[in-house]
Amino acid sequence: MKSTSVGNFFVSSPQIKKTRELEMMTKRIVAVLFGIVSASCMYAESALPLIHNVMAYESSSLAGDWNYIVDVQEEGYYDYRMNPTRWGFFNNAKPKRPEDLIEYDFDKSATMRIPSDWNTQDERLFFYEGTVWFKKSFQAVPMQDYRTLLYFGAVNYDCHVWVNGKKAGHHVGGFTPFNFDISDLLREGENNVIVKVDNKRHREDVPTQIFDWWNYGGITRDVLLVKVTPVYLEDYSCSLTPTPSPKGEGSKYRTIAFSARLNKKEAGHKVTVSIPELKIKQTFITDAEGHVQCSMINVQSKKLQLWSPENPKLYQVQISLDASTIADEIGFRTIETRDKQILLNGQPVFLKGICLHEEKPNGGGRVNSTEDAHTLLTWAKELGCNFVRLAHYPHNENMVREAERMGIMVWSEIPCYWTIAWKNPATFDNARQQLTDMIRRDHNRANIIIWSIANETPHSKERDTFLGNLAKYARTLDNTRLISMAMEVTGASTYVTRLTDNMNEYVDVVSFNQYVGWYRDVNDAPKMRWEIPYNKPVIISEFGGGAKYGLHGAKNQRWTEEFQENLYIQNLAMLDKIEGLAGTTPWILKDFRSPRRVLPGIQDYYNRKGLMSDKGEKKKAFYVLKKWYEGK
Ligand code: GCB
Repeated sequence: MKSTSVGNFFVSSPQIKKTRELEMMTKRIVAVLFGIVSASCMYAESALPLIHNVMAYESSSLAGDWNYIVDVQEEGYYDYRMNPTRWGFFNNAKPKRPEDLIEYDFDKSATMRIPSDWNTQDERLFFYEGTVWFKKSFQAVPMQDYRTLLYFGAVNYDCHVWVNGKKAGHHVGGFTPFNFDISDLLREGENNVIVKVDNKRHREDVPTQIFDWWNYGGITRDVLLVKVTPVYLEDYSCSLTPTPSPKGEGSKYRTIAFSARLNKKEAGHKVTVSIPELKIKQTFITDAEGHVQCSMINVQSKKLQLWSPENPKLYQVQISLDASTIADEIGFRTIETRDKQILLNGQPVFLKGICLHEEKPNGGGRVNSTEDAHTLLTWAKELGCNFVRLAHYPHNENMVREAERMGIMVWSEIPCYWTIAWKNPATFDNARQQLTDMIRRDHNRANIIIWSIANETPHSKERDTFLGNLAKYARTLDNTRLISMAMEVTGASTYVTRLTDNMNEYVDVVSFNQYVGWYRDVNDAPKMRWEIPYNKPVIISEFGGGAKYGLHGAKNQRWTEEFQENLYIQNLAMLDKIEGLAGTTPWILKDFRSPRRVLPGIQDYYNRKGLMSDKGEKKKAFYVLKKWYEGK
């Protein structure tokens, strides 16, 4: 990520106070301030459409120490009749006279590192689900001809944001990014951003009230002040069109489809895409909608290296809008299905995968850095994986980008998990927004091959309507990838397991979770028969069982490494008999925190189905799966 040059943009106050030169510079720049502040004082309650590839813009990070106040009864937001109060904490008020009564003070409150989850930062908050307020001060040095977006990588779950006491916006959903234009709320010199974060669970939320992972609260991903021109590239897409027929002229060329959208509906802007290594440079003019409609760029097939796990080739791509340019690294590949096969770049591929939660490699807590992503993905590669299922919500962008660089394909999912409030229109809108932002953030990542819209949802008409509409909608946003969801199996008789799910008609890949050996007897594995009556590729999106690292015993003794090892041996033999199996993502790379897993001495609030302990120690079953993948 680019760091801003101090002085021409925003930096947090401790830094700017350091040098006299900076102060001088600040004064000079402030001199131009007054001509530029827009007269408009409107501020959006809801977020603007997400800016794509935020990492390419000049930005200033607000990472660091933020003051926080734990607010169990939301005193800072409601009065004693539970009506929103205008005296709320967002005012960051200070007593002006000796007799003034103000019962909070951010500056005297403790600090916490952001980004992070509060559960692992303050031991009093380990189990806490409720409201915490955060405050950060920073210096603003506004500039001519630019706007400022306040960007959050993710905040779990519900958050309200104020800048200098004025509302910047509200956002719901714990794993997707969002941004507000705060230009009109800024002032020269010291500014503050105050965020009220609430991670209480509700039945109508996405995810719903119960789920099998830790409900880490807080500002869990990067917070950035992003410098943009008033008209900027809100989104663009650059991807390879499907494989040409092997015969004829067509095969000498491949086609890259390019499209773009501005944040404003303005015609006549010049958008240039260039890929120097491929000698591509083309300019397009936006239409009245501010769009560059999908345009085709031909490139000689022999010059184009395709992205694959063996050769995760990324091209430097520059996209210019009028006089400003941003850079991206883009890989080109195709992903399709043919009957029961998945084809990467036209060739059948077996997805050797593993599921992952977004937790630190060493112990619990949310993960956000590239280094931690690298560690987790290196373990996946050691296991022999070419694929990861990022369960059960969109993971941070560093994770996806690092996987792309390392040649690891990705399944990315929204948290429509278990029993969502299918009949509630607001729940649908929420899920749809999370799907939109997941796709908006990552649709130029070559390694993402599957968008997953759900996990283990109970069959019903309402659920089919809800998820069917989500699947159709996902295709309107992105028709270059496969759609799937982790389904549940239904038994036809004791040893015949059938997969019948109406959602079959909406997905490209039929995926299901099964737990023979854990939630049913492992000795059933050799007797099982699978009926999957669809001519589509099949992924077993979960199987596995728990073991405590270092606990040894007989193979029928639950929680021992030997039990888990045997479970894997039996399951893998069973999987080999499934017709059309195109891949698997066993549950899960490493142990992860879950409030559902309370058995003392064994679970201690960890789901122990990891092939590695929560600290990354390998269990015996790791080697069983590794060996199986070596043979695939
Ligand atoms: C599942 C869920 C996953 C759970 C897992 C388990 O089917 O999809 O989120 O953690 O089972 O351990 O039971």
